[in-house]
Amino acid sequence: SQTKTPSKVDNMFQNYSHSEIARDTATIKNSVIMHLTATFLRTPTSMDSGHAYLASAFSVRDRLLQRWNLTNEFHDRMKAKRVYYMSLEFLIGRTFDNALLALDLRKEYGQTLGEVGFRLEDIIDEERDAALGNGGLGRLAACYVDSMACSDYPGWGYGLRYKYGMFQQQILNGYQVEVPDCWLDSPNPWEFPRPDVTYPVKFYGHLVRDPNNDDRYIWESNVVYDAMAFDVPVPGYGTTNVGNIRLWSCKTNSLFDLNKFNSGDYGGATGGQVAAQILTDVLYPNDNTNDGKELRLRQEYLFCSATMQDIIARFKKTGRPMSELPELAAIQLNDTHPTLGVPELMRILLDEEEMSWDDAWEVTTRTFAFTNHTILPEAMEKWPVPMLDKILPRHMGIIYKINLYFLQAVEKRFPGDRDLLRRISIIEESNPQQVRMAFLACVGSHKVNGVAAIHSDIIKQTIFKDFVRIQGEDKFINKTNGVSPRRWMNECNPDMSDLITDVVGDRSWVNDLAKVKKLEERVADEDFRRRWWDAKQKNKQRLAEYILTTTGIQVNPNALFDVQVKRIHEYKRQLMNILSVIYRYHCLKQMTPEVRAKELHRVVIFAGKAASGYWVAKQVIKLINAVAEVVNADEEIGDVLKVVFIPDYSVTAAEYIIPASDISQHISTAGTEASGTSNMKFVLNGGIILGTVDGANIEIGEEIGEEQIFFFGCLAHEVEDFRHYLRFNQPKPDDALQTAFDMIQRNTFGDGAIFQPLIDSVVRGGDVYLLSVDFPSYIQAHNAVEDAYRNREEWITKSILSVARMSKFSSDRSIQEYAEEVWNIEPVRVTSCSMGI
Ligand code: B1H
Repeated sequence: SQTKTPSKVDNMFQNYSHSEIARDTATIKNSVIMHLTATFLRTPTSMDSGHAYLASAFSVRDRLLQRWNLTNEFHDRMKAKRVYYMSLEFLIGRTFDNALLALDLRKEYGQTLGEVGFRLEDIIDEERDAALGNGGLGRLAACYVDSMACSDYPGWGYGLRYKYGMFQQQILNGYQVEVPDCWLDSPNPWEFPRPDVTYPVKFYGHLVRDPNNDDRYIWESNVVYDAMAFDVPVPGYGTTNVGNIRLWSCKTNSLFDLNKFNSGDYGGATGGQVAAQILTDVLYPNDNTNDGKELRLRQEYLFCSATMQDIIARFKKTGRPMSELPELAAIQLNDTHPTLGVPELMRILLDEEEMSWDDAWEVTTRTFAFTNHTILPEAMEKWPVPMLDKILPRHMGIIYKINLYFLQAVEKRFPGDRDLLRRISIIEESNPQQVRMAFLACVGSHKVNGVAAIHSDIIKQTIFKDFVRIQGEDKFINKTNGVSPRRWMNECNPDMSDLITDVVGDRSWVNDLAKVKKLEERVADEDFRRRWWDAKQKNKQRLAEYILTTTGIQVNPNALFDVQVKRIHEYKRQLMNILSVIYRYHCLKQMTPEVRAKELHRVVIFAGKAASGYWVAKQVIKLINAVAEVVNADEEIGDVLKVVFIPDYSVTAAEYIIPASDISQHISTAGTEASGTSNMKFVLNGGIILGTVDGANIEIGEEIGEEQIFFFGCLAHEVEDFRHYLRFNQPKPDDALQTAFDMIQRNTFGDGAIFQPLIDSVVRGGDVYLLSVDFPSYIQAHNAVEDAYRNREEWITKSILSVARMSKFSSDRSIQEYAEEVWNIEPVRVTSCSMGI
């Protein structure tokens, strides 16, 4: 096709980029109606709220597109170094409200929608979550791309466009039932298909050696899939900069076999399409667990290959030699899931760019950095060598060679230490042999980081201990996680945000969270304290309505809201929580009605999904619902205790739940929760933590002061000794824990036998997560919380001081640290005038 002359393009672009986003409601209304009629074939009289949402969203998207183009053209021209955040998960949630706030168009769209008879809140509610992630790891990726956009860093996320995201959870008879998340069934305004950005990705096949070049192979295979790009814009708040998440989808067209079709083999003709589509069909619903399925390995490779090809294609447009890739690109591996990017870049540099091994390895290690998110053994990615060898023969060869050179260098420095070589080898000498992806990621990167101070220390003392000795202390650093103040305060908590804005003087704290410090000056201001309390009460009222519509349970917004919402996992100890609820129920039943009436009223709220194959976690959900059913129906108990399991926890559900908590629980066995990020969100929204000395709880305590947080339980360094003891000795449940077990076994909550495996995991299974050890201090901590909550004035003080001291936990701070210490990139402020044309 014909291209225009450069001068004409520049002229056009100049006019285009200088045109400011129209904010007048007449123009907005026109664009909404244009989409309503021309994109969706409706008229203002025949539109429902679904179409009102789509038409408004498409009209906002037009505005975003304009900035998206400007941003990327600008970064290209500036030859800015870019960071690429590679993640198999992006838990984005909704975008409409987020975009309206970022573009400062919320009022205008509210008014426009009002004129055609809709409330903005109802229209916002029409949007489905983009749930392309499991939990903290996926949401962190979304917050990080948000922060890059808001802080003007040239950064892109790369991921997969799953046709089915995180499954929807229904509760039937108390059990979790998984329903497919068909989020793409209705039009998705927040993605731009890019059929022109498509790369072939090879699998299987065989290798032919290049007779003239020892480092080079030709990889021949007829199993070739196409990965096609979809771009998801990420609006920066208060800046022209728009970030991008590029998601790959397996394209099927080229796999249609016309020969088979013509010969009448219709099934065979589309067989390839079906096989290809499966690759990006579904997100693996595991959090902190590695499934080890071959399909997942193929997903990972499709992702890595398309991403590396795209990054290199963009780099090549600069005309610079491949050796300079690290000057223009930094790639962050979000856990080990994208680690095949390392051998894939090596393959491209060796086989296609014909670089020498040493030069290619230098470029690769200077480009990649790696974040570890967990040390749970069941989460460690390992791939059987025979499987990798079959699917990716060239990569297996490259991994062997990476390992060989690495071990040779170690042998040179530590001669004769065979046990050291066995421990650090990328290939585990098991049967079959396995590739340890964490070691490959570590060896292939110039920096390795954990996600909270304690976690970064632990990985240096455990999985990477030998690597610290070999590769030096400086390579292993900490980057404490953070959360986006845009979504996790400004968007989800409008009343508290308005209060903060009043105190700060403007809304600039949204991009500069250090400014919330000013709240401390107002901690004694009576009027301010009242408004603070009222904002929380309003959020609790809003959650009470949400609970009523999602569960049918009526809760009293004046009760203490005690919340534990996160993936269901044994290490997160929802079981310990529900056992303490059972014990509380027992105590309440022992009281006279007069004494009971004086007890603090409490609503215990749970939410979270269990991985489909995680049986124990699913039993925990059943137990919570069984307890809820009995307690909530007990007329003697009434409002003194309510237990709620909110189904289908999601980013959007979190936006209702988090601002409404008085107390939230982060009670993992010490040393098991790498960081946690919801803990940060809860405190940022004025809630208080009841938690163990684990993950980011520790740093939150340091920042806000120990009076503002309720710690309990054993410490990380004590865990091994307790576990060792419990391997050889029966645990000794205290009276409270024993009482809870007894009540279950006496069928208080239906057939106790179905919960016996949960009890056995404590009393017979070695109590790996130390429930019996921590239970007494846990109950004590609950009592301390109760006493504190009864003193309302003290509670308000704690809440205000906490929020005022949370600035460290903005993801803007995390991203700035990565930018300076890992990626070596600088902000580039996009302005329409600075285009230089
Ligand atoms: C976290 C995972 C995870 N750590 C494997 N590891 C997965 C591991 O699909 N898989 O195979 C998926 C997810 N997720 C979480 O990361 C940590 O548990 C949290 O403590 C942490 O806050 C979060 C973000 O760093």
